[in-house]
Amino acid sequence: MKVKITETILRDAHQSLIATRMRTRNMLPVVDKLDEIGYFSLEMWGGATFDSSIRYLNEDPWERLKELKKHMKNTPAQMLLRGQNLVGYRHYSDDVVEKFVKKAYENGIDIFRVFDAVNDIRNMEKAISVAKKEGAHVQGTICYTISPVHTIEKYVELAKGLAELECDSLCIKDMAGLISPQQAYDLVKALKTEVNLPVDLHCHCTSGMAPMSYTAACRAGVDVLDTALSPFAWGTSQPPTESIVAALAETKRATGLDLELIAEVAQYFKELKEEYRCILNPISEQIDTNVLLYQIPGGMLSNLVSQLKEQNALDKYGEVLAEMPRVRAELGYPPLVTPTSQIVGTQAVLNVLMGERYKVIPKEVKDYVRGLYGRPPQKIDDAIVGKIIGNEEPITCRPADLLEPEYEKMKKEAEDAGLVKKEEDILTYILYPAIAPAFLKGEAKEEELVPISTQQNPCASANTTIVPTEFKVEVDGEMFNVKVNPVG
Ligand code: 3PY
Ligand code: ZN
Repeated sequence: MKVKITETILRDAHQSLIATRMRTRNMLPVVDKLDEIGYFSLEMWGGATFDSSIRYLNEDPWERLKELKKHMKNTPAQMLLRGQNLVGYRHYSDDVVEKFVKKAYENGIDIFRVFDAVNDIRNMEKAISVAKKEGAHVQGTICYTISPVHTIEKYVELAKGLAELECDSLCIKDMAGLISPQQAYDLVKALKTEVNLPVDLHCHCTSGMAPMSYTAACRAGVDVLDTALSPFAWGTSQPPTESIVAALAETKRATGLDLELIAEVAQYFKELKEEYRCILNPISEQIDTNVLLYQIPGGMLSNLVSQLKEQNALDKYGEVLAEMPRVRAELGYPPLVTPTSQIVGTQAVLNVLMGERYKVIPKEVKDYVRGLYGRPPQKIDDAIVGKIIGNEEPITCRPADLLEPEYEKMKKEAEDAGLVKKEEDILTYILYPAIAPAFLKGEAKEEELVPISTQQNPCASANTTIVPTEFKVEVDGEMFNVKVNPVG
């Protein structure tokens, strides 16, 4: 049976390599052609799209969705949704989740890939049930990671839970590119045998194993593979569409897609890549098997370097790398993906730079230990809990059950501030209250792309200014910024 392909060029590929900076105007000329190829879906929204669009591009993400959708007559539009975090970095109340998912559907999203950073299904159920009710295809997602508590049995158990919530398909989300061919084979086989749903494998090439893992997954019966057109493939992005299509062509799992047509579209992105070369991060383009040891996805690595440079502490790079898995283990082995990657990354950086572990603890880390991001994969040791939140008792209920409805209150705030021209603006404000006002008032500016040839210090700029989010921590009265990239 044919393997189907989800093309990520319009979302994850550029999120992974150029920090989600591709402009809608650069996508529009090629969407009709992309739509002709016959992909299973085109991932084109969600993840960091929202943050980057309003923070750096002066673009309305809702308009992007509507504009692209007009050209997508044949191909389902897919988005990545961070469960109860939607496309932000904290949990939103259920009424906001409901409004957001409905609006995303109404504006054109056909397939919702829903994940939760700690694989806590309670953080996914609201978004899944609303999307299902609207009539969308829902892809329930397993965040893949490696740890003593992440076993095939556990993944299958989660998949069964997602099937009970009536998900239409499953996704194995290997955001750090960790899955080996054998693991891919075993996991796909187990899911195909024990859960009656199509399986999509989503890998990043970070460790270099992804194309091999894709062929192993094909042998195990995977239904869909995620790929990116070659100019924005490899490194911390997906395997190249052309290569995967070509490699499978002579097998029983041939995709049936037309390589010539694909090559034509790839050529467009090859030329476009030159415009973005100035922000293409060299670290994101590299293959690095060290990710298997310290589990830090490439997008995070590049920011770690720029962060340490800013603090004049690049000599601490090795120490921070070693600290990362220590903190992750102490926090119960969360998979590293937005927002847990920020939570673990921030704490590890602080532990090293402060010269004492857990001397400074950001609010997000405390909230994580309080259980406000969900149940950690492994129970956190009492001693660590005590160190981080003292005598407080972590919650055990579904985190969003503790959140008061917030839509109406925030709506009034946005309206009173004169920010609302359409209903979607209310959601933009709720998701990004700090940066949305300037954007919605038309006061935001598009970040400039400075060609390398005119940059005074191209090497330095390649490692800076591509950071979609930061945590601010107060240390001895001074604000300390810790920057970590959302990863695909
Ligand atoms: C995001 O949430 O932005 C991701 O791409 C996670 O993998
Ligand atoms: Zn991804």
